[in-house]
Amino acid sequence: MRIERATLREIPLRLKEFFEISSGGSQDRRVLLLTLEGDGLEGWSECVASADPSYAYETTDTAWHVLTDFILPRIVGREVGNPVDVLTPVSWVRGHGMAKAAVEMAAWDMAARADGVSLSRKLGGVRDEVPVGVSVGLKPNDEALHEQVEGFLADGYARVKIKIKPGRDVEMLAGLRERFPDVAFMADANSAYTLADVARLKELDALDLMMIEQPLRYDDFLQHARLQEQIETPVCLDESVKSVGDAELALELASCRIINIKPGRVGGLEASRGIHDLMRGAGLAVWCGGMLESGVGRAHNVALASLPGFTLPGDISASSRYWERDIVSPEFEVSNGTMAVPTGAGIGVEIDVQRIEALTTRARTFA
Ligand code: OSB
Ligand code: MG
Repeated sequence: MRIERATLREIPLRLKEFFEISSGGSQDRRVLLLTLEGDGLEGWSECVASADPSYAYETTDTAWHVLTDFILPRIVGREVGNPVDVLTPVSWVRGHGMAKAAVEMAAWDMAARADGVSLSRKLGGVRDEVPVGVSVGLKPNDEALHEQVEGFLADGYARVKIKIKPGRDVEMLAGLRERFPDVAFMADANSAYTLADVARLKELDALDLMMIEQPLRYDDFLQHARLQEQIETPVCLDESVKSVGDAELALELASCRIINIKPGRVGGLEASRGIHDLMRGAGLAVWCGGMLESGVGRAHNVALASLPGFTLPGDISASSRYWERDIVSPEFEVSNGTMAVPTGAGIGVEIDVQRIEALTTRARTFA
């Protein structure tokens, strides 16, 4: 397929509710949407960079800069056999995996549409529905937390992830465990701890958590390995793993027993498959994380989560958990702890281009 045009747009989307994690918070998302066109086909993707560099060094503005000044001008006009090759002309660009992933993922959507198959099928997916959970932000008090968890359980999520930080951790989780004895809970610290907190983190072992996600520094492997030696709760890495090589390092050092794969964070869907294959080969579990995406990014995540090794519920929640109205139809829904994998060609959802155009605050097209 030939990439004839690329259009990058930014739209504001307001989350229904402020989402707070130990490293920051968000309510007004600045969503970057990329469209590749050629041979009468389109491919869509969403760049997962946040407005500020509190989760990763990339931001909406660095991604815009790197995409418009370096990447998009060099990939337009090229013939691409395999979506993996779309980034070949910019292999010299170091880092900026979220910006790169957006291009690779749009190329995958386009390639799946060219074959007339769903992205799930194109990637080797084996499930027509995927187990899904929900991620609950930091709440000012236990009452507010319990109320929200109760609501999400009523919505049917298969597991609930609780954001933690020093001061809102063991006692808070113990209270939840007491109130909801049988719920599948996990915790996500977004790097709020250090090895000096081992004793505190060890107290989590009594609470039957599925895992603790990214307890230590955002780029660390060694200290996570030292922590995992001392606690029983499985450690899951999120922020630290930005490539297949990082996953290899994590495996070699035994830094974790689980990896949260976000295609935008690891540089795209091919790298996501690579990490999936590596972990599966080692008999370890992976699951698909989220970055508060619109329906466009969510569609990619659902397709990825249909691969066989994604055995744990993902942070792939219903459109209505995030937005008054999503930019795709049908909106994503949850029932009985699962979400249906779209079967239409490519990402398999209809994109509300009219609304996107009406919302667009800036756009650049390369042809
Ligand atoms: O650490 O997984 C995280 C959202 C933004 C940035 C980082 C994280 C998250 C979430 C929400 O936990 C996942 C989602 O529902 O999209
Ligand atoms: Mg996380």
